[in-house]
Amino acid sequence: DQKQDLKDEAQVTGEASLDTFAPYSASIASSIKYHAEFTPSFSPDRFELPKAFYATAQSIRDSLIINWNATYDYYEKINVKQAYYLSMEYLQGRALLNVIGNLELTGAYAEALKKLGHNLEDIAREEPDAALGNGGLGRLASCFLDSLATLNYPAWGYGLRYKYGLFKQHITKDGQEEVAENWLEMGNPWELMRNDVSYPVKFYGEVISGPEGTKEWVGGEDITAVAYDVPIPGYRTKTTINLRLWSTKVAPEKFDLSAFNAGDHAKAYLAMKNAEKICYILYPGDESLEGKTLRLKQQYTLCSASLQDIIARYERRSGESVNWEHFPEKVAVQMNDTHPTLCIPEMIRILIDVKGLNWGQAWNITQRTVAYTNHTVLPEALEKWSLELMQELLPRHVEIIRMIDEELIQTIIAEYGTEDLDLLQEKLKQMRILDNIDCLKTEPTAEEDQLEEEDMEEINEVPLPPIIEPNPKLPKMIRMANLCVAGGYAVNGVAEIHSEIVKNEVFNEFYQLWPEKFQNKTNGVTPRRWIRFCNPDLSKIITKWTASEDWVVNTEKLATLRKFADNKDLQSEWREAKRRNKVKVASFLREKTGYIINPDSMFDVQIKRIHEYKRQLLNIMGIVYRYKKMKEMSHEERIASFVPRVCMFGGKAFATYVQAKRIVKFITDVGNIVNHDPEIGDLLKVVFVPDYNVSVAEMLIPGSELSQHISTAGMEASGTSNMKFAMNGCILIGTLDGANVEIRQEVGQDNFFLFGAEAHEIAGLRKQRAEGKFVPDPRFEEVKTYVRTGVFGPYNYEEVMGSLEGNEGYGRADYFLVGKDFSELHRVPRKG
Ligand code: B1N
Repeated sequence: DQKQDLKDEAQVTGEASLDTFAPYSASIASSIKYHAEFTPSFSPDRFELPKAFYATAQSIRDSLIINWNATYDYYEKINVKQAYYLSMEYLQGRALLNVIGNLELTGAYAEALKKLGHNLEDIAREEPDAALGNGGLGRLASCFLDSLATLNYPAWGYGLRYKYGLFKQHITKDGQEEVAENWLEMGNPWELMRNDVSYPVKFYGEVISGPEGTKEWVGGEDITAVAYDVPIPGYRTKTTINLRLWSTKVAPEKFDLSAFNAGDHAKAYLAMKNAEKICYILYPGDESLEGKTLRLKQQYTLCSASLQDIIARYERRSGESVNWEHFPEKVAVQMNDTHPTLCIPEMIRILIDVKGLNWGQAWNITQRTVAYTNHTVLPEALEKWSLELMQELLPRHVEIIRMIDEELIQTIIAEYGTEDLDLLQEKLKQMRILDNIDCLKTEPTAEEDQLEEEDMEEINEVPLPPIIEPNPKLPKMIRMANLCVAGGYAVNGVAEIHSEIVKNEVFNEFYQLWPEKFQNKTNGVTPRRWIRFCNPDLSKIITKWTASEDWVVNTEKLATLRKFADNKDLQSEWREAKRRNKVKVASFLREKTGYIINPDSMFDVQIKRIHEYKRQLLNIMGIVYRYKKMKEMSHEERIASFVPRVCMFGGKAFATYVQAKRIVKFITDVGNIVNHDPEIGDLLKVVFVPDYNVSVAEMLIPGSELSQHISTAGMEASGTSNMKFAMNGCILIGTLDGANVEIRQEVGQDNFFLFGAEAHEIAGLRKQRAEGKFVPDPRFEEVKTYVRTGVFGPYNYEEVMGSLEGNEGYGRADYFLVGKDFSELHRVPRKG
């Protein structure tokens, strides 16, 4: 309590004296020194980086373990209902400042490290980002974990422990280059390897029917999934939840010792490598379809190991009497997009084949336990797996998926009848899980085999579904999203507009059948990482003017600031904090790119994965137009007409997404010309920030003034950086898309630069565009012509410019409507 009082006082006055922490810093310093000596990952002689970082992390890890154990024991004791978030991605970033901030030990650690001759910020920068995710979807998972812990929810995350995270991006003269990210090289101080928590995971093999209709999946390839636990502390609470990441290794009995002894080392190692390679690398795709065996193996490893673990915990906590009917009262499984869809058939498999339940029970329990979050409506990103591949890798799951498909068919027939065959055919075509696969049962299922003749007659009364002849030329596919909607009790979109599109377009047939399943859960971000810790200067101001730190857990309290909006003191404090953050950005950019930028220019930022629908191309085309206009003016005119501006871009392109990589190249080439143009000077700079990641975002966002969220309306499911910018006092320019719509309502129309076509207009506009009925803005044509003159260098920009035209040869006739929305961007504002 005494510590708390001191802290409160320090926070409110914004004048935390380091001495305040003296009693704690002494013991922290000795703990750090202890770990530097007794947790030996580095040579003993010097206490330098990176060793100092690892010793610091290990010292705070002790506190995490105490809280982790206490939280675990408590949940175990009260047998609470627990939520499990299953995600193929977690974009955690760095942990150190977040952990000591959540435990309210930042001042004490700064002091302790000072005593040891180090500076906390430098120590923190030593930590590699944990980049087990691609972008928004993975970062959302990490933000959820922080909030769940802070709000004391009994919840765990499950994921995979990839040895290589998202690639590092180098920018060379040819554009983006990908470099492997070996984040575990020096060891990971935040993980606790659980040698006692491991499960077998099987692939391939065959299904054998037992005498009583039982099924056994045998043979194939067996591997072992081992748990690594990452403690996730909440802010100002003892609650420390768990992120359990699976790593794969060869099953002990599968290591072929006889082959090894006989000198066949290669054979002995093969099984080992095969198992280990499952967790080697994060698939670097963002909203793109892969369809590779290794990815399916990853997905199944996550689902199988996590469900075995969840089910074992349920049994243990149930004690003597395990009642499976009550499972959904103790367990909720949330699937982060369709990537963990296999947990539906896997749960059914375990309940039937291992626990001995019947089909009806298993299907019912699963449907009451699992729920699905949809994150994208891009058709190319909706996962489908080839039946053939799935059949080979997971034969038992294919049987179960067929049963679910049959259940769904029966539900559809029961709902729509067989009178209107066209209607029924259409419904089945849209909704079935199996695509291009005959839906007539060829043989009775195991359960039906068991039924009395009387029951069979009843079943046969249900009319058989009409046959849609499969087309042998087309592949047989499993539609994972349809499986999720059928198998789960809830489906949610991630922003209001997106959830409407989910209901009214993408899954409309399902919405008509089960309206009660559909929900909206607008995304959010943790205010701890995204204001309190990444922007301490602004945090002090907010705490001072709202007279409390409550906003850190309850962001509604930020509204208190409204009544001081016109206060000159607040305004100047705010401006000064922004300026200090901009200076940090400028020095970072100088170090990373060599460009020297003026912190008094306006900082205009677009940071996100490079994707055509996010329209970095629209932004850069507008910048080129601005540049061209500047060049056409006299020096005096230029100075009078333009506010000095630095346009920053950051983001990674999927390695095989050729068009996205061309856009990166285009942006860097524009920067290369503009930034060296003596006529332009500070009036315009274009900087591509290399290797954008969580840590770069934590530095850039507090120093930004205008941020770009300009996706083609209807295509960005939510966006989450838009929220982070708004929280750090940055104005947004954007379309009515994703969470922009709700952010604009919150910040007010005057604080949001809105432009562009709306979602309901897009289909019509595309049609017009493709039919050549659309007359492009002459300014847009001017930019394309200008780029084609070669001002930005010898690179062939034809593929990029061509994609913006109704030219079949390139791209998709401006599918993303860059040419349309360009005309609404007034890129040449007058001063004042
Ligand atoms: O999920 C975020 C949203 O804020 C973004 O708008 C959305 O684009 C993003 C396949 C995805 N949707 N789909 C993916 C990621 C990896 C992958 O392999 C799809 N990411 C999003 C959080 O809701």
